[in-house]
Amino acid sequence: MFKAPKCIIFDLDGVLTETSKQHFQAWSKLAQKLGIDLKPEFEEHLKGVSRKESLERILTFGGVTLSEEEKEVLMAEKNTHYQTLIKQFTKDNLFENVEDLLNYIKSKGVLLALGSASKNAPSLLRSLGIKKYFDYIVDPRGKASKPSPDIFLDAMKHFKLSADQCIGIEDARAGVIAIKDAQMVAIGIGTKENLPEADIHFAETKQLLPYLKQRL
Ligand code: B16
Ligand code: MG
Repeated sequence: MFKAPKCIIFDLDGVLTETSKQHFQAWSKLAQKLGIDLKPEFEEHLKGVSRKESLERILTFGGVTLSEEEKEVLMAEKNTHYQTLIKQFTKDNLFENVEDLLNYIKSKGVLLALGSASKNAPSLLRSLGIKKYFDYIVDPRGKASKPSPDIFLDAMKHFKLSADQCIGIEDARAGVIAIKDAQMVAIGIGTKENLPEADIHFAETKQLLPYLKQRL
């Protein structure tokens, strides 16, 4: 199943750091304004999906219909709130071992790409102090939201590689489905129950380093 890859494509939220609480907090506040009460379980439905798709899911859940203009205003409002919530992020917000993991992968000459759905990813990587490790950051603008494979295929094409030379790492089911649709090996950060489509599972990102040390 595992063939040494030429490129590893990392998701950001839930794999390198945790921002889903902040996304959810910002969405919950916005939903309240619309009279929609989001239960904590809803957070899971928003993981890995784009800003637009997140709003659509909330509106569908609340039975609220809005114009495209109104949606744009709300998305901008949510994003401003989200950005204030992640303003204080530093290296300390990285999951355990992440910098060692990225260093190790680079030392083996494997290309590193970021395949996040977040338009805030470049600035967040800068705050986390790990932007320098990435050879390519996929720009999610204009690409279909995960579970579409667009984001992962973009990284593959950028490096002129084939799918069997790439591995994707994701924590969200939508992201794992996107990787599999791109015909790549998918490493899931989660359980077999949460991420049934992933080829390999780890409960936490920190387990990746010892695994890759045996194989790269
Ligand atoms: P933004 P990932 C995703 O990040 C988040 O999991 C998801 O909750 C969010 O809606 C999406 O990014 C878009 O984020 O509003 O910052 O563009 O898991 O793909 O790294
Ligand atoms: Mg994620």
